This record gives sequence, structure tokens and C-alpha cells, in this order.
Amino acid sequence: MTGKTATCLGGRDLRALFNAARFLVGATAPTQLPPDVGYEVAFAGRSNAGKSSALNRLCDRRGLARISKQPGRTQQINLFALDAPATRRLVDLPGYGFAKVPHQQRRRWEQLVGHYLMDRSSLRGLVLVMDIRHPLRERDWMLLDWVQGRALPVHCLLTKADKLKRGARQRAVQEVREAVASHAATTQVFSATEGTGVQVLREQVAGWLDWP
Ligand SMILES: Nc1nc2c(ncn2[C@@H]2O[C@H](COP(=O)(O)OP(=O)(O)OP(=O)(O)O)[C@@H](O)[C@H]2O)c(=O)[nH]1
Ligand SMILES: [Mg+2]
Repeated sequence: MTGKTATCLGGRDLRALFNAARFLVGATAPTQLPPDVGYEVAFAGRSNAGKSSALNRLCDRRGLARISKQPGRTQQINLFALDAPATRRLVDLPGYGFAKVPHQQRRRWEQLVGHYLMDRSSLRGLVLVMDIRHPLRERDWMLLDWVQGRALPVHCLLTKADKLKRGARQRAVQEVREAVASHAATTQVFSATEGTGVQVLREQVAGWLDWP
């Protein structure tokens, strides 16, 4: 692929489209979500996997989604609008699988995120963010199974690739690709710190958002 086709969608610069992102709302209950029209792409994954960092890198905006050293801090669904009047949106979902989270909080997560993933009509695709060193844990599979039920396309983002050497990265991506073939999910390598794979991610997400 040439540099030109890699950065353009219908003649427009993909980076610029994502760079226009602005915080829309943080929802702690389904009733606080914006109207279920238009197009959404959500980022899901374990706490601390790197969801917010991936979103910031996608938009090339450092402070857009909050990054935390403490896993499990984000307990709300954060939505970002890419255009006006918020027809296309990115969604940062609260993470799962952090052991220190109390039972009640875990149930709240299941209700909030489960409801969102099952019922949201404007949700067009899911980016499943996983640390490339620890992919496809039990709750990642649970999520894959949930969304398969509603035939939602999934893109596995193997992030923190900067932590692995080239050979190990390739082995990891190959293993995940084979494992998720049954769920018709796509897979790529990514690093928020180095910017690896950002253009591939932009094209994947832009396709789901159906930019004219
Ligand atoms: N080395 C490296 N560290 C990363 C990368 N992406 C994220 N991190 C670090 O991983 C930690 C968690 O990143 P976040 O983006 O906050 O993770 P999250 O999935 O949004 O976490 P929750 O909101 O708690 O669910 C932070 O310390 C980040 O700096 C990456 O690509 N490489
Ligand atoms: Mg986060």
C-alpha cells in the first residue's frame, strides 16, 4: 500500500478526521447515553490493557481519554464525538478483570457494559484491546461470545507491542489470529507509545464509521 492510500479516505486525511474528537459524555447508566442513532465504535478490554491509550493514539490527542496507572479506575462509558452533531462516536468502555474490584462493582460493570454491547444499535464494531503478552484471557472470550450472538464485527488490538521483540510479536499475532478465526475477528499489532499500527487501526475504525 502506498503512503497516499494509507492516509486517505475519499481524498481526506484520516488522522485529521480522528484528531477532531471531543469529549461528549461520561455515562454511568444506560439512560445517560446519547440517542442511539448514527455510528459508534467501542474499545473494550481488561483494565490496564491500554484502551484509553489506544484511543488517544488513534486520534493523536494525548489528553483525550484519561490514562491511569491504577487499573480499574474508569467506571463509566466515555463517549467522544468525531463530528457535529455527534453522528460518529468513539466509546471508551470501563475495563474488566481487575481482581481487586469488589463483587458489587463487577456486577455493575456487567449490567452497564453488557447492556451497552447487547442493545446499542449504533454500535458498528468493537475493538478488543489486549496486552500482546497476555491475550485472550477468560473474560476476553466471554466478550467475544457475547458479541458473536449479535454478529458484531470485532478487531483484536494486540497492544504494548513495544514490550516484545519482533519474532515474539509475530508469533503472538499468529496465535491470536488462529484462535479467533471461529469468531470471524480480525487482529493487528499495536503500540500506543511507539505508534505502531495506528494507520491500520484508523482504516479499520473509519470503515465501521462509514465516513462518506
Ligand atoms: N509500554 C506501553 N505501555 C502502554 C501502552 N498502552 C498503554 N500503556 C500503559 O498501560 C497503562 C494502562 O493504560 P490505559 O490506557 O489507561 O489502560 P486502560 O485499558 O484504559 O485501563 P482502564 O481504564 O483502567 O480499564 C498506562 O500506564 C499506560 O501508560 C503501550 O502501547 N505500550
Ligand atoms: Mg481507560
